Amino acid sequence: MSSVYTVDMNQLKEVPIFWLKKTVAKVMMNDFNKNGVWDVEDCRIAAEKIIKIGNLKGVKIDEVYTFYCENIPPYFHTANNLTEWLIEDFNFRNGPNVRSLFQTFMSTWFNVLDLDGDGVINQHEFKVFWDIYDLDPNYMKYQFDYIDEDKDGIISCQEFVDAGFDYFYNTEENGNKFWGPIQDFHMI
Ligand SMILES: [Ca+2]
Ligand SMILES: [Ca+2]
Ligand SMILES: [Ca+2]
Repeated sequence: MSSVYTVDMNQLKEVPIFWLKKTVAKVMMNDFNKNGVWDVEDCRIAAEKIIKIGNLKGVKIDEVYTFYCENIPPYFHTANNLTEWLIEDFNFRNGPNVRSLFQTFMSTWFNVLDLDGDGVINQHEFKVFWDIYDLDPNYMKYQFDYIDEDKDGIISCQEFVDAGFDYFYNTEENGNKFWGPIQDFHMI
């Protein structure tokens, strides 16, 4: 039986293997409707989950929907399978202005996840993030400490942006488990 998480390696020869594996993990954790790609419906489901799990109210709800449901990259609408999605995501990184857009994306996301609005992400808020995506609980503390570069017990906006940038741009293997551990998937 073919899995929706099948990757055609022939079409991904240019893509470094560690980046490929961690990006498949990212897609799998975001693929709430289990169709093999991270799509617009998954973004809406993520918004609904954070509102419910974070017990959010009022303007915070609008902030969440705006963040999750607007300015979505085109391939979230168009990719038909995981291989297509990965090629688009890899190339998107180097598109014009994408670095600065991604910077804005990460800092806006930080503000969304800073549920009490005190300017930092604490362990409780990080657990909400981990729970939204149903990430492996064995790695939650590990990843919190990984992002918390200066080891002051809280995640600053800069630390969060740095970890997101590393995950999206860096192709060398390292310990960043932003979306939990690498997952098994099918290569052809
Ligand atoms: Ca999906
Ligand atoms: Ca906070
Ligand atoms: Ca810190």
